Amino acid sequence: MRPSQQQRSPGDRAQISYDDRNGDGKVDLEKHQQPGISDADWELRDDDYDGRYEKNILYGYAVTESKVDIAIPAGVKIEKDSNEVRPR
Ligand SMILES: [Ca+2]
Ligand SMILES: [Ca+2]
Repeated sequence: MRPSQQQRSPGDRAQISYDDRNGDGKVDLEKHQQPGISDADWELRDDDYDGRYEKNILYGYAVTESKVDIAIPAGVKIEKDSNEVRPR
């Protein structure tokens, strides 16, 4: 174990969570949060639910929005289990 490695890569402590906002069972929001660092949160958003992220939003001193084109990873765990609570 090399302690210097931990110092050099703050990304190791990042918490990533995935959300399914429209309840279709596919991820459309990816949040990256750094515990203890308030100005380092950022999100990837798929606002038209086509399976690709098109927005990268950085929550720093100001909210910075930029355009991206990133495929949503398959098989990731969605935080809210909206499929399971949906009544039949
Ligand atoms: Ca979705
Ligand atoms: Ca999209």
